[in-house]
Amino acid sequence: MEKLVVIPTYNEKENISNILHAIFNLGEEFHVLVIDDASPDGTAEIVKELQYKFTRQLFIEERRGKQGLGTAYIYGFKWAIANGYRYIFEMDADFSHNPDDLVRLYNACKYQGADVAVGSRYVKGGGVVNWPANRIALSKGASAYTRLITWMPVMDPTAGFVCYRKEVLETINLDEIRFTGYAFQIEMKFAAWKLHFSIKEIPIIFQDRAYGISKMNKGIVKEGIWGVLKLRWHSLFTNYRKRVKKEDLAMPALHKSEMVAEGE
Ligand SMILES: Nc1nc2c(ncn2[C@@H]2O[C@H](COP(=O)(O)OP(=O)(O)OP(=O)(O)O)[C@@H](O)[C@H]2O)c(=O)[nH]1
Ligand SMILES: [Mg+2]
Repeated sequence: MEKLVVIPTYNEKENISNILHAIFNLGEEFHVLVIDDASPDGTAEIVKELQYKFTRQLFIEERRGKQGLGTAYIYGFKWAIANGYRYIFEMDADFSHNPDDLVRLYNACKYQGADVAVGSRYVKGGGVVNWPANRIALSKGASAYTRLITWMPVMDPTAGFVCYRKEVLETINLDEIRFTGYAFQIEMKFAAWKLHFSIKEIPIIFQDRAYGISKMNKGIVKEGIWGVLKLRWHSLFTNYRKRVKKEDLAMPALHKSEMVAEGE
């Protein structure tokens, strides 16, 4: 159980089959978990049909209705941990993220010391293709705003193409991450940074979706603006690190020292 790509879907019938084939054709053993929120267009049925072809690699979890990208990922992360995956990826279904780059993100975590590898549009070598000027402005504005408020040294904090080492997702208390849109992406990186994990940005070329419709809306932007302020507030005046760190329930401190003593 090495690599799991979590793909949240809502009405992606034009993309889902192609993106799954592209991932399974990479020649590396990637598994995929689709989290579908009862897409009315039948996305889940397409995935279930493909499970006959990709029996060992393809999984789907269906939720009752559209609950947002953030909660879909949290659900997927918990599933990944429960199933023992070591490298867990976030990726969109709409081909904005090039499946070939999964391997580069993986290599950054596996061989180059990153705990979190972020597919980044705003570092040297990265970029955006086909996006309308207003979307580029919004995305770059969000990045600049996030850095200004939080001082987090990440050039593309809203990026949704990410590889995490499992230790990162095991350490973060996922129940404390409650944002669902842009703010979710920002908080995952913020939490990893505050918990002293190393974040490496890997340049990627991001493309606008060719098929299907965007789920971007004003609510997501609003949540982002307030969310970043909230994060900063909590990290200044409350113990954000403590809140977002999972308590080590499985192995309390006393138990650990007992084990050391036994080993001596
Ligand atoms: N399960 C689930 N998936 C979602 C939800 N909202 C969006 N998605 C999926 O999340 C991914 C990103 O959504 P997009 O609509 O592409 O959002 P975006 O990339 O910020 O916006 P565009 O750049 O305009 O495409 C896609 O795979 C969507 O199908 C949701 O509420 N639930
Ligand atoms: Mg998209």
